[in-house]
Amino acid sequence: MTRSLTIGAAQLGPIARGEGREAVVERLLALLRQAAARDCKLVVFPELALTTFFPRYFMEDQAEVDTWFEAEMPNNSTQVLFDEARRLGIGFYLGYAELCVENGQTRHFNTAILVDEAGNLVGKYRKVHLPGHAENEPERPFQHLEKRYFEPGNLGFPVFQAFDGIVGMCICNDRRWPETYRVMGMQGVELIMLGYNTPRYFAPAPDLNRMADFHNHLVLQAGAYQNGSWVVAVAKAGEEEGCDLIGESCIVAPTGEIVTQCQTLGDELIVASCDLDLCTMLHTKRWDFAGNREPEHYGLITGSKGVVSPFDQS
Ligand code: CDV
Repeated sequence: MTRSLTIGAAQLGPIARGEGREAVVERLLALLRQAAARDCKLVVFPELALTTFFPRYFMEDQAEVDTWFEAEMPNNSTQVLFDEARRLGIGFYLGYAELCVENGQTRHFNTAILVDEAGNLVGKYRKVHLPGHAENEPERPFQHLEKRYFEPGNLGFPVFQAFDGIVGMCICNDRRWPETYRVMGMQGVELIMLGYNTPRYFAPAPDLNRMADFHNHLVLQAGAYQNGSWVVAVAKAGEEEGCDLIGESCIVAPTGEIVTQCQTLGDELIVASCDLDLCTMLHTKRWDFAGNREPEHYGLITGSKGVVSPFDQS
């Protein structure tokens, strides 16, 4: 018997600045019900899926900033999503801005949670790689202030036994860093879920704008192939408050092939039947990861910022 898991990637179109959580949750519910009708057992929603991408706005008043965060999950606005998912027997990945108190300290994270078919919290991930800047840069057409509003995640890249497989999460910019996949790959990951909000225009390097879609798929496909894992990557897409966000949400097989991809920049569900046993085959027969990796011969040492070459040491 194969471990076949039917997964939905639930892309969202733009969310207006004034659109309330309840209205957004109605959109998530519509996608969830479509997923149920197509036999999905798991649905992946985007990064910061409950609001517009608020880091594009410069705010100095912390009370105003905190209005974009969720102090509890579920809460009054999202409880209905948890209830409906449990009723339908579907698990989900949901990205949101998390406000919490840890050891007496108030903290802000860009977070994703994974909930199973029975409505139990499987695990939480907090975004490690925060792009953008911390101060207002008025010359930009829009801001990207993730470094101002969030702290780097403090949970690492854990994997979880769920959905009959080994699953992990990351968020948006994490997907561009090989370490993200690698840390989960070394734990045998079979399914990596992620949401993203990727502006097509990146002010510091405008020459690269034309390759935004290509680079999105390049890193997803490479991460999947090199680690023998399914990757489900889900955008918030379209023109959101004057900012163009790329779409092309997709489900990538462990072979690196895109098996399905969104065709619009709006709310859209794509579905694939994902055979997790394909990962076992790649991890063992095809590549024999355990037998063929040679970490002691890589000639690298680990520094405080990750892996650095000994040739860089003075
Ligand atoms: N939300 C993101 O993390 N966006 C980044 C952009 C800023 C480059 C991304 O990697 O898509």
